[in-house]
Amino acid sequence: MSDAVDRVKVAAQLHELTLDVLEYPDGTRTAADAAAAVGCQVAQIVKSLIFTIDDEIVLAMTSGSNRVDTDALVALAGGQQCTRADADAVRVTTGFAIGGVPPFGHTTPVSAFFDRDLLDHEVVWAAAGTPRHVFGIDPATLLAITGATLGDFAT
Ligand code: 5CA
Repeated sequence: MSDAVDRVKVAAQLHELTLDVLEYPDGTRTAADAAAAVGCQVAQIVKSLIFTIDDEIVLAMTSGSNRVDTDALVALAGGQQCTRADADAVRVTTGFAIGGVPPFGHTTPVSAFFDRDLLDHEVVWAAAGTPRHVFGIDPATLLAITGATLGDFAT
């Protein structure tokens, strides 16, 4: 498939999870694109968003229909200042380009936060390393394997 997809699959295997990765040639770059491709609600798409809180890179897994409230995220993380990572920082810290950033399998381990609204669905869909590949997963399993902190930081 691609080196990026392989890295995500290998990371999943470490948690004894075999990912069923689907490819959509028309692209799954944004949450709206991914929902249209899969044929699911936008709320079922997991946006894997990278922020810098103080000097630490964090991952905020966010429902596709929600926006991150950075004040709430920074409070949950116990930090002071929160900024969105730029495209270069995302690539360097995760090993993936924007539009394909998966929720795990990153080059650098990061603290992770998980939008509680994702638990409303039986299946959610996340990027599998490229802007054309996604995988479906039970949100509780995704929460468990990422070791993320569950919170209400997005509405
Ligand atoms: N493949 C889809 C669905 S799984 C996906 O990766 N969606 S995403 O939301 O996780 O990634 C795209 C996000 O990257 C957008 O929400 C957008 O806010 C953010 N983004 C796009 N361009 C930039 C940029 N130049 N710098 C920082 N963030 C960006």
